[in-house]
Amino acid sequence: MERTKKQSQIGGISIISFIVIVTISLAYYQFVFTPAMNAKPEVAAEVLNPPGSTEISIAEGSSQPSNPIFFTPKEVRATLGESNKVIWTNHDVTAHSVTTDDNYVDPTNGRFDTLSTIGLIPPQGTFDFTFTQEGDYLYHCEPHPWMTGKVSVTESFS
Ligand SMILES: [Cu+2]
Repeated sequence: MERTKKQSQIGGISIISFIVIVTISLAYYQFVFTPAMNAKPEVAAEVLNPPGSTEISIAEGSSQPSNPIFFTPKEVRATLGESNKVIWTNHDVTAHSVTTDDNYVDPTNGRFDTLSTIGLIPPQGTFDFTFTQEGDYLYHCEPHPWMTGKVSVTESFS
């Protein structure tokens, strides 16, 4: 009689312990582990929202391979925290894309590609992309692959 009671008490305690352990594990997973996994990298405010920008024009006639210029300037430099927001303005009568050559995905702002956000940039339309890491970013226009350009983003040393 005594023995049976003791056994069922032990059984009760281990079930409670099991439930407590599972609850703690789930809580850890949901409130600590998952948010840490999903957290975006910490980026300085002036990098997320720089005071200046870098302007690139899409030249009229760019849909013709014989055009003398396409993305203008073809290569630009931008500085983190100063001018790392790059703005393309389409001065052509044809729609164009700005598409990464090498599948670049910014950790904060996603894939460097109009086609994964706004699609093609319409005539007179603009597209902006804020690079949050230094690097050289090669890109092209998907419908007109002869249109190529490069954005070089460097750290600020001021
Ligand atoms: Cu194009």
